[in-house]
Amino acid sequence: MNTILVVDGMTCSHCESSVTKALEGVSGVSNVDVDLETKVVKVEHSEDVKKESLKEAVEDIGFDVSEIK
Ligand SMILES: [Cu+2]
Repeated sequence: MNTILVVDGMTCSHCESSVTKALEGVSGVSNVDVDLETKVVKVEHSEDVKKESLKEAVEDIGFDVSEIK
């Protein structure tokens, strides 16, 4: 399964790796791909992962999720 998150507040490669690590820390996530310019984060995960828990993982480290697809 794929979920697309639009994450606001990422400005540099450090932010990018923080978001990547936070999402990879969610059990069932297999791949994370961040595009800093478009703020689009593609998350590959198993079916049991709830989109809401991905959003929470990102918000827990201080970034805003403006869209979930
Ligand atoms: Cu940064």
